[in-house]
Amino acid sequence: MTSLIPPGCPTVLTEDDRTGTSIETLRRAFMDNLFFIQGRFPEVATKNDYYLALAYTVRDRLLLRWLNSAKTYRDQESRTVCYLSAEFLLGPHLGNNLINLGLYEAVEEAMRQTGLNLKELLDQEEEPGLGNGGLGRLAACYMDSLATLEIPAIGYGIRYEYGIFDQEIRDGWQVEITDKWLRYGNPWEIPRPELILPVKFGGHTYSYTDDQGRYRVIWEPHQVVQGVAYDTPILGYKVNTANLLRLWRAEAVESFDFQAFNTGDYYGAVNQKIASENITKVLYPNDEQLQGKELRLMQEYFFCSCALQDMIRLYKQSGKQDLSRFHEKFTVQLNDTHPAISVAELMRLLVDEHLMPWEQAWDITRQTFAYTNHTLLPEALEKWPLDLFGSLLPRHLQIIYEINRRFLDEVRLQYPGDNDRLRRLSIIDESGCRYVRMAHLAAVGSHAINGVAVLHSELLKQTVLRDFYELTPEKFSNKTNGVTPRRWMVLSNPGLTRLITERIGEDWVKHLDQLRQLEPLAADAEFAAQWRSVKHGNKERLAQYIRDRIGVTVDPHSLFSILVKRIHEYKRQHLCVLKVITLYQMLRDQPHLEMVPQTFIFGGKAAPGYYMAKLIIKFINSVADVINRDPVVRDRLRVVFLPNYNVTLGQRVYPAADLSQQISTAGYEASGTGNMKFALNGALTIGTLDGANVEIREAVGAENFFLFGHTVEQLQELRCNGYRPWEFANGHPMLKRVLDLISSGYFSHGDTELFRPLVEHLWQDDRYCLLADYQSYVDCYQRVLQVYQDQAQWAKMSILNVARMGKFSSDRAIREYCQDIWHVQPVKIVLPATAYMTS
Ligand code: GL4
Repeated sequence: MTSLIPPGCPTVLTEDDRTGTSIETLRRAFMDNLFFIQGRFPEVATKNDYYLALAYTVRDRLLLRWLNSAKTYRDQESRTVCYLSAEFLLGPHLGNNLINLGLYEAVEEAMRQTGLNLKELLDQEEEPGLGNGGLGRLAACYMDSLATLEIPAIGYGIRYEYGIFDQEIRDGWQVEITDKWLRYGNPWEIPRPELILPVKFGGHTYSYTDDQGRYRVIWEPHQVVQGVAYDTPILGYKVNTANLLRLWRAEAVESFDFQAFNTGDYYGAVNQKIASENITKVLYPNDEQLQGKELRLMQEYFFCSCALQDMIRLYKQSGKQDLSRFHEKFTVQLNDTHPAISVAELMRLLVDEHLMPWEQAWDITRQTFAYTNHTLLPEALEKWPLDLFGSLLPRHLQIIYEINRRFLDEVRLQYPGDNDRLRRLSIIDESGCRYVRMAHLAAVGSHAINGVAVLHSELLKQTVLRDFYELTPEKFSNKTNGVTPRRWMVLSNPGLTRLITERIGEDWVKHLDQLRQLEPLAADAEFAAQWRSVKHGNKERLAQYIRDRIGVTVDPHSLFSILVKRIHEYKRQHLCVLKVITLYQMLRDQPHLEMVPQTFIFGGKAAPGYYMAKLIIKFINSVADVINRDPVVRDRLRVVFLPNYNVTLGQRVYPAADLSQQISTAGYEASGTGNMKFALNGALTIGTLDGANVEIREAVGAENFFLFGHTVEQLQELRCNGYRPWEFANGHPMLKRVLDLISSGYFSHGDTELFRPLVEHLWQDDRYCLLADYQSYVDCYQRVLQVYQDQAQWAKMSILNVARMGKFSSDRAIREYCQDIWHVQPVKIVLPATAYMTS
């Protein structure tokens, strides 16, 4: 790949050739890869061959940067952030890497000269869906920002063989299809078959006193599997830093059951092998809903153990044997409680395997970890039954008991006699069937704890972690989420990127605050016209996609009102449907009513076992069916459910939105990040005071944000007084009509049973207070429609939204983590002057 000059190529190399970025070199490299890696010549090559040849061409250019990054970190013994996450929802690599390398245009041209269309090749990539939604996508944005800010970092996670399922819609219902994302190979990862680490499960422990008088515990497992590393380079934007994302795959230890083979238990041994490899087979498709399955705990422990063993290995590579400075080399962020078992695992590694005294090990452990909480939903808080936990991780249970004993002793000193508090703080939940509370383990074992938006961090201190806050308030802080402008603007919205860059230069891509320079342009009619024309182009492309994908025609001149995210009752997709039916009723009542034409676009996956969420999908599709077929409303109201919402689809949707729907019940959405992507792409928001909506509204100005709904405090009051949803329904004639219409079977071919659970739940319980917020939502929507009629005003508000979204870059979030929690500095990566890439 480097240095060898192929026949026919110029012997004098230009500066661009040093890093292999001239169009000529790119073209040559591409043809070489098609020939030598894919084994194809152009006449027989498929689109996928071309995609892979291009991917390898780009990967080579990443590797140059990656190897230099790794070498620099090693030489300088750089302090490193380790981001532990069960999910990394990366999205396709090729386009993003081209943007970050600054090679998008050059490669587009190289492909054009070869007779190919870059866009078509980009469409070939299977997206690695190794996450459920916001939490996994946040991890991916943070990896992008860490590299862009030149911070040495490693992401550790799981290489699921099957990621989040593909969603198909059949007869309006969600059907799940296995995500075989590795089917055609993955050119972005580098397997490290020589980098394998053992991970133990089950069995028992015994203790003894060694000849130096030390108390030692030996864990004799029932099963050992091995973790194999798969590395993916994560490149920063226009810097030479390429960090490491290291994902682990579980493999059977060949020799472990050798005896079973010899004694004839061939099938037993094969079963063991299958059981081992099952650990990383599939991502659990639940967002904010604990499944409590043993295999899930195995996944969590598996990747944490691999990650920590790997860190110790790296630490020792620099020649240091003694682990007393481990926390100076590494700082570890726990992305929610999924990796919380790391606290006990690091203790085990230090105490049992490296013979460190408990107190010292505990000191290091606590200085190493920090914990981010991502949800307050009780059904999402991880807890494991003691017997399940103990049978899988017997040594960790002992360690947790010991951590807990010492911790509660400290609490007892501070709060003598307060047994209730001890019970509430304990890592072990003693009520009923006993549990290990993972959030408590994470909180006790970390030096820093944060929520992901101001409101969420406050509620965290008042509710789920209240006692911990009272005990150690200094550990708590807020780190409001952010999104990377590279993927969520430069890559996905080239039109707007160009328009902005023409006016304010390109610095904003790395310093998003600079968007503020757009503020004066909000009053510039010519700029506003260009702004609207970019949005319209994006809407046309989405309309085309909708037509191709589901055969529904939508008018790009209509207001695109979009709600895309995981389906959950607290996110209240069905509240939006109630609103849609309200509009429908109005049009049916007055067929000649003048109304802004509107297109409602929904998208999102439901957890396969979440009945209500699946019913909501069916509900949306059923309502869409009736409305889209009704000639009375046809060109004024359209409803679309886009199947298989994922990162790739998000990239099409955000740039095309006029209105972003962020309508969760106040207090339930920890932050949201889709809300940021929409606003950054010029959509106005209709939303509640929930999660980061609060801060978005503050940033863009209350006058540029459509607010509705009860606040957290108001809901609390409502509930205290006994919330009676039926009173709201009976009190609003239109709302009652809408609910009755659904119950009558109007949207279900006369079937009065289909949506009964949904409607009855609203009437009787309405845990998420849809009915309480209905009126305010409908009224607010009227304001939206009014403003939309004044296109100049709408454009002005849209420009101001974008101009003031700087805070919501993941670069800002990562800077805050670096300063307040991780205490790490950037490290510049310089490519050696001798590096030449000629193909
Ligand atoms: C989530 C929150 O629900 C979401 O509001 C937040 O933006 C995201 C990232 O912090 O984390 N928590 C879980 S669990 N899944 C999420 O998407």
